[in-house]
Amino acid sequence: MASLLRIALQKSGRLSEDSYQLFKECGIRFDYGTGKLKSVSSNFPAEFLFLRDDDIPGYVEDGVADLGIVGENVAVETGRPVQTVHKLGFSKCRLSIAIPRGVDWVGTQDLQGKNIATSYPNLLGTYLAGEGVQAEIHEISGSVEIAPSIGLAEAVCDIVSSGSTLLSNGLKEVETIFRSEAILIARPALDADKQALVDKLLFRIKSVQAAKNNKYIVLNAPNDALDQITALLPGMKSPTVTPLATEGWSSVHSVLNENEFWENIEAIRAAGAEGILVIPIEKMIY
Ligand code: PRT
Ligand code: ZN
Repeated sequence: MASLLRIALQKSGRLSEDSYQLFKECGIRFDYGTGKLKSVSSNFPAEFLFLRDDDIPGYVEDGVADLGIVGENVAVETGRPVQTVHKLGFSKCRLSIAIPRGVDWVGTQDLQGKNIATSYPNLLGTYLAGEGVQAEIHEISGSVEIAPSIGLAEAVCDIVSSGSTLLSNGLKEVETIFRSEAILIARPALDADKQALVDKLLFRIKSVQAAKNNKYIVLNAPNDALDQITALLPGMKSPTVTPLATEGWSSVHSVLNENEFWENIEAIRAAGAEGILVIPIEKMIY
């Protein structure tokens, strides 16, 4: 029987929509959001399982699933021996220590002997041990941010994204102990057929990510500035340069990375480029 990759995704939560979107952009179709617990793709040898995120590393370790998408925070906290295959760039957040706004903070040593509420006892324990701080860790499974106001703890260690939850609970973020994003995890030692499917999937994911991180750029350049402008636009191999109908001008086509986009655009304009068009790329195959 042909191999079928089993992929565990969060059923409903902050990872769900982006995970589904990623597979969609990879051209992999499956039913999602219908309340079903699993769904077989109609055009890729994969079956999707919809689970609570905390259970995903365990299912991947046990081989119930071959792959899974979880937050790095959950993967590390559960401590399951799974492989991180690829970082996915969404659901970015941080695990931070926060204390009541009116309390002074000098440094991590201030936590010595204190009670800290968290859903991440392992990550917090490792951090405190590394800092040589002894504190009482109170593990609670939700609403960590209310712990100081109800007298349960003097500090919290919780996931922060915009910071507004801390703010509205009268807390201030004083130390970030872990940075997280969604990751693709895999069961170690997959058989050759499944590994080939993982490689195929990874190739598509990287193409989708590369496209998101780059823009297609078309511009008009005076011929005497071509050397300077093309040096700023190396593209995938080299830019395409074609003559314009107007004497002394060329059209330059290339690809520009999002990270250096604005700096390069300014330099390109300063070199004499005109009529610059910037176009999103759907897929980028190296
Ligand atoms: O039901 P299930 O167990 O599957 O889901 P869950 O409720 O445990 O997890 P979920 O869906 O809330 O989060 C899934 C993953 O998303 C987390 O493990 C993180 O990797 C990531 N993530 C990204 C976040 C946040 N951003 C986030 N802001 N997870 C939680 N939060 C919470 C945080 O706990 C706090 O209560 O949002 C609040 C803080 O947000 P800000 O924007 O106010 O700072
Ligand atoms: Zn969860």
